Amino acid sequence: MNKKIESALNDQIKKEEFSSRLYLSMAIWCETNGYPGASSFLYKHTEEERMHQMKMIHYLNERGGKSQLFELEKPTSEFQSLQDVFARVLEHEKFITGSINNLYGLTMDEKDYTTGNFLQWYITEQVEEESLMSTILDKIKLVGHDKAGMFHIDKELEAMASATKSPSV
Ligand code: OFO
Repeated sequence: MNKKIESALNDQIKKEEFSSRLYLSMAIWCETNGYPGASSFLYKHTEEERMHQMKMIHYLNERGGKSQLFELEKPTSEFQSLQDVFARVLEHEKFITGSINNLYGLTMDEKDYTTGNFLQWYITEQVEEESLMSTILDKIKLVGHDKAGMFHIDKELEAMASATKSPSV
């Protein structure tokens, strides 16, 4: 395994682990601030990020590299509102998209087409995640401070969480 690629994959593994912890922190905030549906949705998303991390760990190890774990910074735990939570989710997903794209660019530069091919799954996943989070954020913005509307959105998020199967690697 090309050392530059190995190091970049390890950096991405760290980011996926951080994503999982960030969404866990958000799920906890939602659960303790009266948004049980949003909390279920984010707990589920925490598992998905863990799956993203595990998938990359297995790939790197199977290709002759070695996955590394790093210290992680503490994710923020204070949020202003549900809108603030999902605005930050979307912002974070955009950051991850940029990171995956850079990683893909590196695999092309280094002519590691196998890893580039592996990353295609993540590229598609990022398109879906950004679109999903952006839709949720738009709905929350539309509802504004209307309590009934917010209750409805929370129920919708609960339904989305129940409809999503637990991810497996
Ligand atoms: Fe949310 O996609 Fe991985 O980080």
